Order: sequence, then C-alpha cells, then structure tokens
Amino acid sequence: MGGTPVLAVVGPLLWACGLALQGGMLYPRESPSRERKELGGLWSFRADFSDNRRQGFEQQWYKRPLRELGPTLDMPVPSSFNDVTQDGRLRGFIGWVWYERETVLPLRWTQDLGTRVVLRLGSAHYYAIVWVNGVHMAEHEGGHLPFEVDISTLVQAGPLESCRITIAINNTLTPNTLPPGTILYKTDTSKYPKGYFVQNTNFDFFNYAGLHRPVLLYTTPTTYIDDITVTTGMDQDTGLVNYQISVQGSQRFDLKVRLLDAEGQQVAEGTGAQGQLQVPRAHLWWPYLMHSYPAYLYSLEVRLTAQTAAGPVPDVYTLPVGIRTVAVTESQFLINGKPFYFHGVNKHEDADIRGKGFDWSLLAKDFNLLRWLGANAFRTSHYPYAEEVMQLCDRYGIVVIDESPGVGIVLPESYGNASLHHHLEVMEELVRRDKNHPAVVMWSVANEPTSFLKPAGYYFKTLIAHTKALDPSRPVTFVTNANYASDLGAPYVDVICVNSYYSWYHDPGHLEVIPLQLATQFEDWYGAYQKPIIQSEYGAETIPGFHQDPPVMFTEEYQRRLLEQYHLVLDQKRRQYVVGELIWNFADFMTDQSPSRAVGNRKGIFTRQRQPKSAAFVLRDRYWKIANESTHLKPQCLENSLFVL
Ligand code: GCB
Repeated sequence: MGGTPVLAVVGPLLWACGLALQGGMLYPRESPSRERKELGGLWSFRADFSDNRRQGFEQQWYKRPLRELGPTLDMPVPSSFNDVTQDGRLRGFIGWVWYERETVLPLRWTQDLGTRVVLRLGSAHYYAIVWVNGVHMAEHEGGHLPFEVDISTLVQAGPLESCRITIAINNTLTPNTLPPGTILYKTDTSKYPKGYFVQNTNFDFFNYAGLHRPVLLYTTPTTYIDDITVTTGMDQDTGLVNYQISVQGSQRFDLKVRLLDAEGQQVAEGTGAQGQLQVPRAHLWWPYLMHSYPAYLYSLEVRLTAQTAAGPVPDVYTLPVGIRTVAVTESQFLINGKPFYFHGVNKHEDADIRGKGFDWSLLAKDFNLLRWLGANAFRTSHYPYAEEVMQLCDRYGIVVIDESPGVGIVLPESYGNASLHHHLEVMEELVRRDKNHPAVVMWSVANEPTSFLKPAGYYFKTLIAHTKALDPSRPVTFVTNANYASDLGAPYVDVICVNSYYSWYHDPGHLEVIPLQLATQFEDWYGAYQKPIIQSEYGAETIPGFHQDPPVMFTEEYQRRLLEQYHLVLDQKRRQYVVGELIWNFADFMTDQSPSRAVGNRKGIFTRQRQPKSAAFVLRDRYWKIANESTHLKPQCLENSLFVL
C-alpha cells in the first residue's frame, strides 16, 4: 500500500452542497399509488485490495458486471461485511469495497412515464457512490442516514433487460468526517511493511462498514407527496395536529388530509398544503409505563390529486402521528405536561456476524428485552439508528434521545469550518428523517467532544442554535463527561447529559467512593447551569460467569454493586433535578482491539447474544419500581393500572 491513497480518494469526492436540503426523506411506504421492491439478499462483492485502493476506478468496475472483472464474494445485504468471511484482511479492511446487484423491474415501471422510480439506501457506511447500468447516479457522505436517487429517466430511456446497481463504499474516516478519525502511516520500514497504515479513531466501537440497512426501489407518481412535517399540541383536551406538506412535480394539484384513530375512524379532516387539525378528546401518545394505553398512534392520510393532461392522478401517503407535547423547565422534563423520568439504556447497533447490519429478529428481541426490563427510553448512542427502530419506538412508547454521529471529536482540526459545515448538514438530514416520530423527544448533537478546546465554543453554539432552528419543538442536548468541568457547550443546551465512570476508570475497585463523587458531580453541574440533568452513562465491564465476593472488577457482583451505589444517589437527586438514568450499555458490543477490551466492550447488562447478566435483574427491579411510583394515570384507572413485573 503506498502514498496517501485512502484519504485522497475520499477528499475530492465530498459533496460541496450548501445547507438546506433539497426534498424530503419520507419512509417508503406502500399505498394505492406507491410500490416497493426490496433488494435485500446476496449481492456480489469485492474489496479493492490494490495498493492505492483505486483499481476499481481505474478499471471502471461499474461499467460491466463485477464478476467479469475478477473474483467476487456473496455478501448479505443488509449487513456489515467485516465479520461475514474467514478473511482477517477483510475484517479490518480500510478503503473501497464494491457491491453489485442485478434486478429486473416490472414492465410498468420502465414504460409508464407517469411513474417515478426511486432507488433508496437506508445507510451505506461511510462514503458511497452509486451507478445504475454503469451511469453515475449519486454520492453520499455519512454512514447513518438514508439517501435516494430518482432513476426514472435512466430506466425509462428505452428497452431495458435488467437493472445493474453498483455501489462503491469507502469506510475511511478523516478529521472532517462524522465520526472523525485519522489515517496513520507507519513509515519506519524496520517495523512495518512499505506503505503500512492504520485507521485511528477516538470512539469506542468497531467501525463496521457496508450496506447496513435495507436497499430498495419504490415508485411514486411523477407529481408526488415529497415531505410532510407534523407538530402536535394540546388545548385542554383537544389535540392539535399541525401539518405542512410539500409536493413536487407540478403546481396543479389538490391536497386532502384525514386523521384516522387507531380503529380507522376519521376524527378530523382538512385541505391544502398546511393547516391544523383539531381532535376533541384526543388520545395522547404516552411513553411506555406512564399510562395504561401508551403509544397511541393516529394515522394522517394525505391524498394528493394532480391535474394532468390525462386527467386526475392520485398519490396517497399515510403517516403515523402521536399527539404529545415536550417541555423542559429548570428541573424537569415534561411529556404531556407531566414530569417524565428516563429509566433506560444506551444501545449500539451491533451483533455477532451482522455487525451493524439491520436484522428484524434482533430488533424484535431487543424491544422485548427493553419491555421486560421496564425501560422507557434509550439514547441512540452514538449515531442515528435505522428508521425501522424509530418506528417501533413510536409503536411501543419507548422514548428516544436521537443522537448524531458526532462522537470522538477530539482533534483541533475537527473544529474547523469543513467539519462544522458537515455536522450542520448531518443534523439537517437527521431532523428531516426523524422529525415526525413522537418517540423522539430530544436531539443530541454529540457525545463527549473535547469541548474545552477553544474553537469548540463557537462550534457548539452554532450547532445547537442551528438544531433548535431546524426543530423548535424539541429540546437539544449534547453529552458531556463529568470530568469536563468547564464545558463550552453546556450553556447552550436545554438538558445536561453527563457520563461518569466512578470506581471504574476513576478509583478502580473503590465502590465506596461513588456516593460522594456522584453527589458532587450532580451538585456541581446543577450549581453551574440550573438545568435538568440526565446520568447519560455509567457502568462496569463484566465478563458473564466471573464471580467473586467481596466483589472485584469484571465480576457480575461488581457490576451489580456499582449500579446499586449509583442508584443510592440517583434516588435522592431524582426528587430534585435529575430527570433520567441510562445504563452503559444495553448489551456487550464490538470495539477495536486494545489491551483494555476483552473481545469488545463488556459493560452490557446483556451479553452480545442478548442473555442477561445478573445486573439485568437489578435494573429490572429498579425500573419497574420507578414506573409504579411515577405513573400519571387518572385516579379512577389506578386500581388496575399498577404495572406488573
Ligand atoms: C464513554 C463513551 C462510550 C464508551 C464508554 C466506555 O464515555 O461515551 O462510547 O464505550 O465510555 O465504556 O468506556
């Protein structure tokens, strides 16, 4: 491997687009006017192991079927590519990999010029270039948010046998990517082969790569509902649903909206591109365990009729809507005007074999575990999760702190204009994608940046202000570390999220110091800012099956005891201004190799295979107890409302 191949190929390709995204990013749903074609399954795959990683571009691998230009592997989509094969070089590969899939389109999609055909990628980590039948169609930076491209013109240009989709993906992280990283060239030839380099990062999870989320084709009519923005409120017991709809393709159309309740009965209707629907005696969207009927969802049916030369052409899109309010005071987090206490977890998208690949079985299992645990919330540490995850949160009432991939921002170079511009763009993409989820109650712009560096003040002030302007309906936070006493971001956020690892990274083995240190932490932060605080991480590394009493580090007893020590203080402070606790972590997860990680980070209360360690039972007892204490049910419902373990 020679020269500066890996960075050089990413840099010049970066999008130079301005802020303010073009178009919406509605989740592709079937409707009478829209079809979907899933492209999951086995794709052809090749990693470009050439020295400069550019052989694929030099030989134009997108021009012909990949198999004609050398050996290919079968690669599952969605999945990370890293852990699927027995090839150690692929596990740690840095540079371009190539995916390809051929598909046949229904005749109507290619012949009906009134049909718009869109290719959509749920996520491609980190930088992606897309060709269809050898024609360059799109590029996208960022591994955690969807992007799409209209391929109608291409597929409707003439007779089409099949459609070959080629996607080149580069997982290189630079000081300006999110998350950032650096490529370190090891030039001492007495120690390393010529051209040797490694990817360095400052975050604690494995940089899995590939097509992590569903890839699909979908259709709309050529005049179509492009975006919908819903915000909700309450006036006494009347629910208010404010909607704004954007239409693309023509100016000549009518819009009708209907709001249906969970039984499919119409409760309100309206016309036009924006308006307010009023729902008398509305059912509110309540978090899990806060109400006997949590997560009530209405359906907003948007019906567009375009006036065309051939007559009226409809487009229909139905969006789930939860009516709820969110507000923050000096010491409380309010949902529907009632104090809400986050008792939940931090997660990762991570599992054996699949890495960060989306998987329905894993998703169902994780939500079953969350509900078993009595968890009412999680943070999408440390990047946006799949859209399907957010949909289940809406359905089950699991409240979400929706975090950007702003993790490991520690280098001064990562606070320059290029990084800020990209971070703002990512926040726009995130808000555009997740703005309509009632489960999302707060945006988190970053995790543990070294925000005491001087340029960080301007960086975070701008970032937080921009996020608030994008979505005035939700509070904004960023997650800090208890050690960063003078945090330049904290004055701008609505809620302070603090991570601390007492008696783990600090005073290891000394569980007895936790109560004093944790109480001091809360008092210092509240004293400085008078804002509600969430204990956004705490935990201990635990190898399941390791036992020792009195407890020592890495045993199940130590993890339990550490949690219990934290809970002593949390129980005092949650009656004052602490509004939540999120354990680090829901499950064990893969990290880079290091002397301090035994096959990944083991701070899970569940193993990576989702089996409980004994701390899971401690947390389960606690969360159900808190839920039973803080229910907001009306007195007449109370008798049969107490939540059972
Ligand atoms: C943290 C980070 C998280 C790490 C965790 C740990 O503060 O936010 O990404 O995994 O600590 O276990 O060290």
